[in-house]
Amino acid sequence: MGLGEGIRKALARITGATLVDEVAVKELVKDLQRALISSDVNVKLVFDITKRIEERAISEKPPAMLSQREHVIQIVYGELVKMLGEKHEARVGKQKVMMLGLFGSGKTTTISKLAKFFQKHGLSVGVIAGDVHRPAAYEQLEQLSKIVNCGFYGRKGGTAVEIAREGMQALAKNDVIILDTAGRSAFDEELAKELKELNAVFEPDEKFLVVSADVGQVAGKQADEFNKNIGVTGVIVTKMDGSGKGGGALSSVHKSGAKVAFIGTGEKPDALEEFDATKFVAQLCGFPDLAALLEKAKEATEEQDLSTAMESGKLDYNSFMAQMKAMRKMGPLKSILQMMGAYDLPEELVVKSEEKMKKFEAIVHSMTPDERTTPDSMKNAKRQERVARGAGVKPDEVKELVNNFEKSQKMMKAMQGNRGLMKRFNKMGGNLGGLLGR
Ligand SMILES: Nc1nc2c(ncn2[C@@H]2O[C@H](COP(=O)(O)OP(=O)(O)OP(=O)(O)O)[C@@H](O)[C@H]2O)c(=O)[nH]1
Ligand SMILES: [Mg+2]
Repeated sequence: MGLGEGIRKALARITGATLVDEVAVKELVKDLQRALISSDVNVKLVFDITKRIEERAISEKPPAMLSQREHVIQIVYGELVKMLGEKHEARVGKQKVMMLGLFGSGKTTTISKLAKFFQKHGLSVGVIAGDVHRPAAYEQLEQLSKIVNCGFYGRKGGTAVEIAREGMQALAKNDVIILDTAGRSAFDEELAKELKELNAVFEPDEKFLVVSADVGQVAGKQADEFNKNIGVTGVIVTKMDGSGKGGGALSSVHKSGAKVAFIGTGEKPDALEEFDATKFVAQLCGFPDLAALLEKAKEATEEQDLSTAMESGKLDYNSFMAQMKAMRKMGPLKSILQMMGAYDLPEELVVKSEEKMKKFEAIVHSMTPDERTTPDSMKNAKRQERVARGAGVKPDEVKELVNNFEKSQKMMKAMQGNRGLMKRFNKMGGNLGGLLGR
């Protein structure tokens, strides 16, 4: 289970609880601890933050605008952001950038990503192959420079310091010059010496330490070592896409006092994101753009009065059609419902292609008004065939709609058993919107 999934499940405890009391908060906290620890966040840190969440959730009174439930979510959200640090603004402008990091952390790959990032901001970029130890390092960087179409300097033979000096001259016309350096399996005297010399000659404005999320909380130790010896202006955490230890890597870097500037989320040159803890946590919690999402959800529910059908549990083909249309409009409604604890949403209910919707609509139109309001009648195969002919679709497609309908009916009954999930949904739609905007 990834960190995001773990956190979402923990939050679902609160959003799905009938009563937000001490017991519910304690369960939420336990789930959070599990999620954070399995993401390799330092155990002490985990206990500190979850203790604070528990204390605040139990003792603090929610502000007038927020319900107890929303208040707890907001506390969790805020504490997670604090754990990961503030946003780091990348410097955009003429500059020299030096890459630091151990073997295989992703330095060379990240150079191509940074080159692209700066190019997008209208800056020209040149890169220098300063790793003279690894045999194929030169070719790797040269090839990447061709892919992202940036300047390149490198040669076989010579020391890193010589190459850095020559590269600065050869690439002087570029706004941004990025220097690749050799990695080591661990931080040692030799590496420190080489990097210090390069630092003195190249005089970088930005020293980016590249760490892999795989190392989890060891990332903080690396940040500390490199920072003490060479100075680090920002940390880039790579492989956030494939590692389950991203939480440990990010939180430990923040704790070391260094700042996470970017995260790498894939092997391709565009898989780089500026790190913004607020956005990152919003994504982890499962609502990348909660405010906008809820606004949309609200509009859609108002228009279609989805909630009435949901709450009464009475579903017929008229309300079913209205619902499907509303859901289509909302799109990522699934994530909101999941956040509220509705995990087993039938896929059929969630998103339909435009084409499918048109067919379903035609099918419903071909039903008689009686059939629409007494949905059980549509289980009859003869009727299904007749409706299919009328709608110009295959009988299987009518059967599919009938199946979807029945699944939705079941889900709605389950929701009722869940003490009016839709009521909460509406309430959240009404005032959760302000949560992220503060
Ligand atoms: N999935 C994923 N893979 C990455 C990411 N960043 C780098 N990699 C992969 O990690 C491996 C090592 O990357 P390099 O850029 O060669 O690492 P390095 O730090 O230059 O390594 P050395 O030069 O040996 O010190 C490559 O296979 C990259 O494709 C990332 O964000 N996500
Ligand atoms: Mg390399």
